[in-house]
Amino acid sequence: MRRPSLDAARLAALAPGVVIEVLRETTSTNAVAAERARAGAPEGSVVAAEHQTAGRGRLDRSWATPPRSALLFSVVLRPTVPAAVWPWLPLLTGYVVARALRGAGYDAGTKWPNDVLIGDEKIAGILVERLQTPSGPAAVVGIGLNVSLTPEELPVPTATSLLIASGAEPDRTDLLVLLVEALVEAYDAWQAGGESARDRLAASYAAACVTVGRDVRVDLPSGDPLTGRATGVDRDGRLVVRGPAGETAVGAGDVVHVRPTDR
Ligand code: BT5
Repeated sequence: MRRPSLDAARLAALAPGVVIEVLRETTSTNAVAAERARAGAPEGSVVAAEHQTAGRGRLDRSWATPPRSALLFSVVLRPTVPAAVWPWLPLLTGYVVARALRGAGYDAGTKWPNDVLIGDEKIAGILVERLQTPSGPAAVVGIGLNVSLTPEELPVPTATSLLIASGAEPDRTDLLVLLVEALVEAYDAWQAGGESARDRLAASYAAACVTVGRDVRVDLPSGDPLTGRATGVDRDGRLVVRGPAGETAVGAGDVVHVRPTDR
């Protein structure tokens, strides 16, 4: 497989205010972007890597892809919205990535809270980390998208890649431009639009989230499982699950979409 490198020249002319640094190899783009943010990097600074040696998932899990087979990048944001709505950032990001992929012809959807799936398989993962910096609080939004991994290269059987889903290897530079521009545009509109923009995102997210309407098992941070039917997503971004004890709004946890045969 050819797996060309990202084209730094084409990435130099992105949206106004967006500056991308492309690293051949690093530990984790989220870790590097956090360092840049602490050193004063402005909103819109992006760190991308061709390979990560210590890619991070949530809860200390890892994220693994072969060199140049994926998009791995992290965006520094300095949100001015109230702290209480920051938890929408990962949901906004998953929604935007799925929408951009759908626009590019892939049958992508968001699994609550922020996994992006094609069919029932994970095509992209998102890790948003909040940090304090000398110039105020910041968020690092990290995205990993599997582009040209072959079935043998998938780190877990629940993963997929754009190559596997479509039979073709898209240009990673085009895709990175598409995703960064889509994210910046949606984030700016969400930030500037106040409460009405937040309500619109909540409605659009719930309508597009493939978890809603499914039977689910949620592994709660406490370790307890909650099973039931996902019926919606509330204004705080929580998944509403109707279980044996009524409706519960879940703010964090890992969701398994249960197929009738899994029960
Ligand atoms: C995530 O965590 O899905 C967030 C992943 C974020 C990765 C990006 S890459 C750029 C930036 N820099 C970083 O260091 N991280 C971000 P979570 O929901 O916890 O899922 C992690 C789990 O996904 C792992 O435990 C594996 O089961 C699975 N996994 C690992 N690599 C994968 C891959 N390439 N594709 C699909 N699933 C994967």
